[in-house]
Amino acid sequence: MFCYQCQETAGCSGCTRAGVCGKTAETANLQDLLIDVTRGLCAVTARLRAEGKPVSDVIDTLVTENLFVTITNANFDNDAIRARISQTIEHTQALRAQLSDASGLPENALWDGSGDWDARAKTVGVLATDDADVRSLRELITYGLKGMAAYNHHINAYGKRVASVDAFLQQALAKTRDDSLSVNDLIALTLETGKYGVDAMAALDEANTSAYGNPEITKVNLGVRSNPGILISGHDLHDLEMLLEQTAGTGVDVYTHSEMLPAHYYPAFKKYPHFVGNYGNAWWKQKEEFEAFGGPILLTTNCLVPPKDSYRDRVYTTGAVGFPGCAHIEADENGHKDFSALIAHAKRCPSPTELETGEIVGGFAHNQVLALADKVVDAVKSGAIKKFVVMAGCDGRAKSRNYYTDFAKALPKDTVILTAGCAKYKYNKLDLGDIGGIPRVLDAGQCNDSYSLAVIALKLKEVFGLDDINDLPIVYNIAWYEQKAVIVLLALLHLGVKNIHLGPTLPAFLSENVAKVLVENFGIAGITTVEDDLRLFFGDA
Ligand code: SF4
Ligand code: SF3
Repeated sequence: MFCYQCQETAGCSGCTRAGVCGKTAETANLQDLLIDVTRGLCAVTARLRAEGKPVSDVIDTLVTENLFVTITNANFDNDAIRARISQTIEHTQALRAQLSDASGLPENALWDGSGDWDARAKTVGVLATDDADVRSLRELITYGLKGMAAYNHHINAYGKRVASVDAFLQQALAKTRDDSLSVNDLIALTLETGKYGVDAMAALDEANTSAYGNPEITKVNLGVRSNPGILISGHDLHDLEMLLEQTAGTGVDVYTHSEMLPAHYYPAFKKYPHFVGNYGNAWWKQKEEFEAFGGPILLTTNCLVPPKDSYRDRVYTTGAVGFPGCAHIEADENGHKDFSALIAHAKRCPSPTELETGEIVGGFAHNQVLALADKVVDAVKSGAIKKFVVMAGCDGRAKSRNYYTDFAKALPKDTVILTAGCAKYKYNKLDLGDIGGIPRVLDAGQCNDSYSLAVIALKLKEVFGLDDINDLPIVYNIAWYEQKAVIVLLALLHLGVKNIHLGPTLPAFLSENVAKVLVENFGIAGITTVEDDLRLFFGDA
C-alpha cells in the first residue's frame, strides 16, 4: 500500500504498512483499485457525454459514492469495496457498448475484472505515476474530487443533482491518468476543480437551507438528560432528519457528535424536543466519547475511527461509511432509511454519561452574519474589530494541533475568528468573549459551510467598496486533515483568496515544484509558532 492523502500520513510522507487511520494494507489497495476502475468508468462516461449521449443518475451516483467511500475514515469494509469494484466494472462494460467510437480507451476502462485483484491493485495506486510533479498534481486533483464527491452526495440526498458537477467530476477523474496532459494542463485542471468545488458547495448550501431554513444564532446544550439516547455523527443532515422523525415520541433522545453539531443551528430541527444537544468533541476523541455515551451511535459519513470491541456493537454505519462487524443501514429505493434497530438498541442501553455541561453558541452562516452586517461593518469602521481570522478546517489527533488552541487564546482581543468544520473544537469551548455583542468565535457550520465564509468575505468586499478580496482585514489560518479540506482549499483559491496558511503540516502529496507554484501564485504557506505567526499576521503592535 501507499497512501498519503491525509494530514496524519506516516512520517509526513506516506503510510506503507498500515494507515495511521487504521486502514489495513488490504483495504488501502482495494481503495486504489476502486479509484482506478472508477477512472475507467469515467473515461467511458466522458466519451458518452462528448458523443451527446446521456449518462444515467445511477452512474453519476455510483461515481460519487465510489469516491466518497475512499475518503479518510469513511469505509474500512473490504467486502463492501469489492462489491463496488465489481459493480463498477459491470457498468463500464455495459456503457462501453453504447459508444459509437470506443477506440483508444485507457486500459482501466477495458479491464474485465479477471486476474489477481491484489496484484493489479499494487500497480494502479499513487506510485503508478513516476514523475513527481505529475503524480502530485494528479493526486491533488483526485483528493479535491473526493471532497467534491462528498458534498455532491449530500446534494443528491435531497433528490437534487448538478449536472455540470457530475460531468466535471467524471471528466476530471478520467484525466488523472491521461498521459497526454502536461504539468501546465494539470495545474489548470487543479484550478478548475476549485471552480466546481465552489459550485458544489453553493448547491449544497442551497439544498440544506431550502430544506431546513437558514442557520441562525443558537445556543447548543452540552449536557445530557436521563432518557436513553442515540448519538449521530458525520455530516449528513438528511439522515439526521429521518432519525429525528423516527425517534419522535419514542422516549429516545438524539445527540450530535463532531461535525453534526451545526445541525442545531437550522430552524427545522428546533421543533424536535428530543434533539437534546451536542455530546463530546471532534471525531478523533470518539474512542473515549463513544464508550462513555453508552447507547447506539450512527455514523453518517467520515470520520469513523476503527471502533474498540467494547462498543463496536453499538456503532451503526450508513451511506459511504462501513466497518466490518458494524450494522449498516441501507436506504430503500425511495431513499428512506429504517432506524428502528437503533431505537430498539437505545432502549436497552443506559442513558449517556455526562461529559460536560453548559452551552456553546453557533449559527453564523452567511445569512445570519449578513443580517448582522450593519453591526459588523460599524465595528470594523470604529476599529472595535481590527481583523477577522478564518480558522476553518479539520481537527485531528496530532499534538501539534494544540497550536490552534494557543493561537486562538493569544489572538488580539479585537479579532474575530470565523470558523467552519471540526477544527472549531480546538477553541469553541474557550471563553473568548465578544466585541460589542458579536461573539469572538463565529461558527458557520460544517466544513462545507466554508462556502458561507467565502460569501461573507465577498459581501464585506462589496460593502467596503474594495476591488480585491485580499484587501479585506481577513487572514486565513486553516487546519486540514482529510480530502474535503482539499476541495475547500481549491475553492478558496478559485475565489482569489491569497496568503492562506495551512497546517499543522503541508500536504505530503505536494511535490517541491507543485508547492512552489502554490507559494508563488497564491502565497500559500505553512504555520510556524504562535508568536511568529501572530507577528506575521498582526505586526509587532
Ligand atoms: Fe495514512 Fe491518511 Fe491514507 Fe489513512 S488516509 S492510510 S492515515 S495517509
Ligand atoms: Fe472533520 Fe473528519 Fe474534516 Fe468536515 S469530521 S471537517 S476531519
